[in-house]
Amino acid sequence: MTVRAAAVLVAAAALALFLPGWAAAEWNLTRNGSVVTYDGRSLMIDGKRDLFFSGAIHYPRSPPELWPKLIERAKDGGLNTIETYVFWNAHEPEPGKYNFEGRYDLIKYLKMIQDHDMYAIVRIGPFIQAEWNHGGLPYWLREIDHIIFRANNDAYKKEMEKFVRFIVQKLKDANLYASQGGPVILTQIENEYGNIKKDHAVDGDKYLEWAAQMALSTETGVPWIMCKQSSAPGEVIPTCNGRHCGDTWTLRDTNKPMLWTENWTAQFRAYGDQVAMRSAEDIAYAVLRFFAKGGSLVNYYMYHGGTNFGRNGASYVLTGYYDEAPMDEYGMCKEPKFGHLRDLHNVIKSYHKAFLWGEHSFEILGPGYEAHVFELPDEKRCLSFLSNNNTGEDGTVIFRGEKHYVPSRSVSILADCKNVVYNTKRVFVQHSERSYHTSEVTSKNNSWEMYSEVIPKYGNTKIRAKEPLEQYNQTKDASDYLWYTTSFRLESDDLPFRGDIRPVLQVKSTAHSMIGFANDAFVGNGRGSKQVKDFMFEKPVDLRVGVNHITLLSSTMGMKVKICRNSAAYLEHEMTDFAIL
Ligand SMILES: *[C@@H]1O[C@H](CO)[C@@H](O)[C@H](O)[C@H]1NC(C)=O
Ligand SMILES: *[C@@H]1O[C@H](CO)[C@@H](O)[C@H](O)[C@H]1NC(C)=O
Ligand SMILES: *[C@@H]1O[C@H](CO)[C@@H](O)[C@H](O)[C@H]1NC(C)=O
Ligand SMILES: *[C@@H]1O[C@H](CO)[C@@H](O)[C@H](O)[C@H]1NC(C)=O
Ligand SMILES: *[C@@H]1O[C@H](CO)[C@@H](O)[C@H](O)[C@H]1NC(C)=O
Ligand SMILES: CC(=O)N[C@H]1CO[C@H](CO)[C@@H](O)[C@@H]1O
Repeated sequence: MTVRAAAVLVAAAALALFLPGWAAAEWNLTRNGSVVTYDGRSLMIDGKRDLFFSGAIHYPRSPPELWPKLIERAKDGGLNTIETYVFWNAHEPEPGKYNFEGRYDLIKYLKMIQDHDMYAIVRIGPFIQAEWNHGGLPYWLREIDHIIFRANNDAYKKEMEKFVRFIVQKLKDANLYASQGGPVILTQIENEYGNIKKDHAVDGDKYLEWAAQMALSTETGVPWIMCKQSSAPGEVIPTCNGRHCGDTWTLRDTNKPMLWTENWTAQFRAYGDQVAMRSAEDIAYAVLRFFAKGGSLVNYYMYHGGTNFGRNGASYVLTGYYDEAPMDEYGMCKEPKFGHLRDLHNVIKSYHKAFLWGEHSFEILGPGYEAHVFELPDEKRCLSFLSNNNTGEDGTVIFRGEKHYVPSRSVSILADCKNVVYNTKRVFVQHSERSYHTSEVTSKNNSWEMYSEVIPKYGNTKIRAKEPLEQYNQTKDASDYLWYTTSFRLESDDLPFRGDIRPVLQVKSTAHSMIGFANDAFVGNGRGSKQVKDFMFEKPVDLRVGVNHITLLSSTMGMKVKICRNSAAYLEHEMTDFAIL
């Protein structure tokens, strides 16, 4: 039953925040090794259900000196789990040559998570997307004959299996799996495969089945997940990625728990994008709708985005990654997002007994109004979630004989099914603001060096072809830059241009940007954008009787991770090339 438009005053009084004593994130793994399993309610550590508040923090996107602080802060934010992808092209830049140094020291990072008594989720992929150069796939994969990425293709499966087994072994050697006393409780195989399964119509299912069996055969002692799917083969747990998993996702297999691996805290940005906003209230609302329906793990993507250093980012992606996350690019807390979510975690944790072991029931209280109840009658424990899914319409509901005011698009948590202890719209945390100051270290005492490169001419070139060659074939993704140059002779009769009419240099490019020169003079620059990738460069040039030189400096900014609208299928056919018209 619903009474509309109740007075706001009532609400304020009813919503005094009540936070019972709560211990920081708990480590329920034993150092001697724990069994990680699951039932339809949650993941289980040594047979006991548990709650998982997880934050994505990618190790290569911050300097290692910052890692301890980030992990500590995440723990202060009420998280008990850190999630990360594994970055194949960073770790294996050349076949069989591995790099786990500095920012790429995955083992050091996981040990640090362990030292902070937190769990870890490792998303191996090894295709990861992640707005990372080439979605994490090494360039050299493209040079393997007949390879089709992420398909039921022997060449791809062979390389994928080799890398997955290599990483699993590395984690085992360092005793990092929970089964060995380490922090890793889940690992992920593949990534959002649902997006492309249809593109590989016949073989998508076969590939997925193979990937699942291959993963399971590594015998890590902890479950595997596949994300953005509503079902997964065998023992593999499917998980949701999205903004509103409580509303948009249905788990088909009820023997598996509801896990949410990517709840976007904002959105990554490409050059030219507006600041991505997602309010603390909206994130909290989405998390509680998911938990109200029985979710028991949420991973904030990203909890801290960090920086796309060097050539790490995918095409057009900004260097600052998810600066709007609960911790900003520099690792500082973004309020009220950080604090509002921390309060939410603390409240649910305080009532985890009723929440994880209570009987779950559901009641519709009016149009758009719902109650989800978790009750342990023997222990007199009860926890309920009252939710108002109506946009722009606050209201009052009667629940178990009491009136409760629920603001529009919000969820209230009721302790003992009576007292409101949290509402997603009531933020008790102050806003923080970031300001910039010039620091002495970076502004004083700088020494600058300037380099100037000779604009090359045809006579200096080593690689020659009738048509411009594909850029990635040439640079092998080791550089963002490639010069293209051509020379030709004009007789005075060839020059039909007189007076104001000048010849036009026209270049069609599928790379990201270019600078044009004619006879050593700058002609102009052109670029594509994240939305419109190809571009046509057209600028008038001055040509002369005799030999003319046209030179183009083409640049890329990260290899693409998708080509079809929302799909990474056939990425191996992706090209950056030129036609000079
Ligand atoms: C871990 O193993 C050691 C040696 O086997 C044993 O002494 C200790 O009690 C075990 N600890 C736990 C928590 O099981
Ligand atoms: C985890 O361990 C702590 C303390 O060791 C205990 O209080 C808590 O109930 C445990 N949590 C679960 C879900 O078993
Ligand atoms: C190099 O580029 C051409 C297209 O320009 C393409 O057909 C070929 O497959 C590429 N080779 C590799 C190894 O990617
Ligand atoms: C909640 O509201 C959203 C947005 O209006 C809608 O898409 C969704 O279907 C609603 N969910 C339910 C269970 O009514
Ligand atoms: C300026 O540079 C010199 C020489 O590299 C160094 O010794 C000094 O500490 C620097 N001063 C500041 C303020 O960074
Ligand atoms: C699956 C999904 O909900 N994706 C959304 C993620 O957020 C971006 C930015 O708001 C949306 O454009 C996507 O549709």
